[in-house]
Amino acid sequence: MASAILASLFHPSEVLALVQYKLAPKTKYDYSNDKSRERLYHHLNMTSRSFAAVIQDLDEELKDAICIFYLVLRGLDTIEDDMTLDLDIKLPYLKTFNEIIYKKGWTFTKNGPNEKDRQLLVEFDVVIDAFLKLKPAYQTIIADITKRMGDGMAHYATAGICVNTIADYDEYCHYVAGLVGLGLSDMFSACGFESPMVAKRKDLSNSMGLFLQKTNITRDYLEDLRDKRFFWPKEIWGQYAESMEDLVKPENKEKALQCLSHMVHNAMKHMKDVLEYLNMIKNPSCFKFCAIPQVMAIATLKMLHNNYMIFTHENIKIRKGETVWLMKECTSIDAVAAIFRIYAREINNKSNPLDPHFIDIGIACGEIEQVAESLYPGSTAEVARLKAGVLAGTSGTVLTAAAVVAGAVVLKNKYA
Ligand code: IN0
Repeated sequence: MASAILASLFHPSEVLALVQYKLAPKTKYDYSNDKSRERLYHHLNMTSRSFAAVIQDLDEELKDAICIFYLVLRGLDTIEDDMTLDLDIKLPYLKTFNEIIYKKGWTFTKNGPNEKDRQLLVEFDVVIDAFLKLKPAYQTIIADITKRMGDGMAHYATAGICVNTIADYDEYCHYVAGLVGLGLSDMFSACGFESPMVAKRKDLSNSMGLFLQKTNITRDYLEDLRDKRFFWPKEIWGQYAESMEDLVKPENKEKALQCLSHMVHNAMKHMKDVLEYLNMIKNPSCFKFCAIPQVMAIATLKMLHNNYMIFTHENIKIRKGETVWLMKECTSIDAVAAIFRIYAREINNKSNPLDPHFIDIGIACGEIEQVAESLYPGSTAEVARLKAGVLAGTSGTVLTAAAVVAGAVVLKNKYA
């Protein structure tokens, strides 16, 4: 906490958000009267940290279904991700995971010891028990998406995870993330919270996933390279280097940054769709659930843009204070459109005029600004409000805020 506040010291609205976050009750939800549900949510909290809270804030009708969907996909992903598993072992699991989720008692212990979510699969019977208790309509949606995703993953695992063209890149991201959007939209419409149109607009649901996944793939360059996974499409990196590994060489720094801005621009193309999708979502808990990962993605893109660190450091992340601030602020389409506008401007400001994508990125940023201004006119006032919050701090208020936090944390620890 102290280091998070220190990192946000020049962003007073983040300091405030961090304090509020820290002082909020930790155990908002109590599952102690239902042991199997307690285990289920234990696994959710183990796998996704901050996102677990967002899932738990969903309305009761959808909460378990989406929690289980999330854990099923996380399980599938843990099999896909594990480069210590031989292909002949991996492929059948990927292709039949949609049947496995109906098998009471099934667990999986073949993951390598370093796999992050290994324990989820070791105790996967917990997820299956909960899945079997879901309404059949939700079971069908989860199983259908799991089937299509598993087949897509098997296809790319066989190809030795080599993404050649930009069309392949879009297809791979469709399998691992776009389909998640389709499944969630089906659930939102099936439960009656949202209009049938949400499930119908598969193009927009797909873009929701693609924007998140492309941001992750761009950020994880070094980590994936270490594990010999190449998700950046050759059609892009091939314009700047002989091989993916060559991009990290110091003598190729300029080319590497150009390649990076190509990747950033490619991801930014989905932002208009994301706003259009979010504009359809009327249930407040569904809205937050959908909007939070998207605003985190644009904040991440801003951090990545023109940042050579992605070729030298693994695990670069946005500040905790920024995350908490974003989570707090994205409560309406106007606020989200305003956040997109603010970050698009910052991305544009980070561009290098000598970069070949300077103009393209400028146009993409301008489009966000235009779309938001005309379709979400309330976002203009939100931009002003958010900026006022961000800029409100003189060093005096920053220090006062920090002192208040320190005092509050001390008091809380004393009386907790
Ligand atoms: C998600 C998505 C997600 C949430 C809401 C709406 C969506 C619509 C379309 C596609 C995906 C949507 O959000 C999570 C966010 C997440 O897990 N954040 C992690 C960050 C991290 O680094 O792991 C956290 O700890 O906070 C997401 O990234 N994915 C996901 C998976 C399942 C479901 Cl049900 C929803 C993963 C992915 C690959 C991007 C789809």
